Amino acid sequence: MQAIKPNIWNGVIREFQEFLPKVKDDSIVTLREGNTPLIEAVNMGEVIGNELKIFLKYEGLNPTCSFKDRGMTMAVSKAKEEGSHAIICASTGNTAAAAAAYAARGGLRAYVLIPEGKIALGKLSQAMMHGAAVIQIQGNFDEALIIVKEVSKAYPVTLVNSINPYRLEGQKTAAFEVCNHLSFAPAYHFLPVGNAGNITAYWKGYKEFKEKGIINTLPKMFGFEAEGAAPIVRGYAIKNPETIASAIRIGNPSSWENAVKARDESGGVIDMVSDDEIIYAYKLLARDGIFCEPASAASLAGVIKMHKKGIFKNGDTIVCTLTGHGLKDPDTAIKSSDKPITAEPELSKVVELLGF
Ligand code: AN7
Repeated sequence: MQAIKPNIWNGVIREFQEFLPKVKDDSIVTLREGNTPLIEAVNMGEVIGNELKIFLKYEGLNPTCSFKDRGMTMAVSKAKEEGSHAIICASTGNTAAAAAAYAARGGLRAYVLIPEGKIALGKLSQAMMHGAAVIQIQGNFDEALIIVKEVSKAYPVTLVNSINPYRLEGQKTAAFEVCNHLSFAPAYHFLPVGNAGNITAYWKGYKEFKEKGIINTLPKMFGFEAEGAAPIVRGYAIKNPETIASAIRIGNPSSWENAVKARDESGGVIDMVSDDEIIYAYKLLARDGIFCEPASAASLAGVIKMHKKGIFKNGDTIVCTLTGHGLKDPDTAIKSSDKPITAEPELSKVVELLGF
């Protein structure tokens, strides 16, 4: 008989404890987030050629189906350790979903402020199901963020937006996983940019692995905003940001300066992609078997845009972070696809429709 080979993943705090702020073991709130697959793109040759090695860090496979779980396990564990009974955030949806789930898990109350009518259905359903107090603001994310910052200053509730430093500490573990998977750092790392926390966190993670001698080189960091919500690219805050990629519909990012630093220190780029380019990449990924939400596809849209500019060399390894799962936003998926055909329950009718 073959022996069982244990393969247990303990969540990012326990797996990467030597790289993270200490947390008392009985305060750790985890859903065993992290350890997401790095999947090579195989059906994109027609668009990008076959000379590049494109790897997709599929963060949609975290417990609440986005990368936010990595930072939320840290922020909520620390809040619990510090004796806090409640957390609050503003969110375009995924932070709210993660906050709600981790608060539920840790026995804390969660308050989430979201822009009314502007968050994807899956995310709203998560926040509601996990029992968060959901407040829909008749305004945008940026306005909601100003309010939660004030509330957390005046009342006994911990802010878990990425201004909370523990969030980015947790999120940097994705960069560690990429290096551990490849055994080296990629030449390029592409990701969507909204509030700019994730690009900041990845860059921190890569630099820490280099300082410890675990990797020898650093990637160039390439961040992509949506054209209608591109404050960093344009150089000024956007009052009324608009994009189909509701997760990154953000006009005044908290980590603006750190994103610019990540870009400049790495020799990278922060650029923008249109909604059409985002949807094109979103469908291309789906045709490679990988379903991400629209904002996530901004990373691949960025690769396509840069490929057209001819910046890559043959054999370059490129990692794209796919930040959230496609099921988060079923409305956009259905709108982007051909309608199903309706048929009577009769063999001949179905065969006719199948076109055999
Ligand atoms: C799928 O949930 O800001 O640049 O409030 O959900 O680190 O902000 C979400 C952001 C990319 C941008 N992709 O990351 C929120 C929120 C997805 C996201 C981003 C978000 P940051």
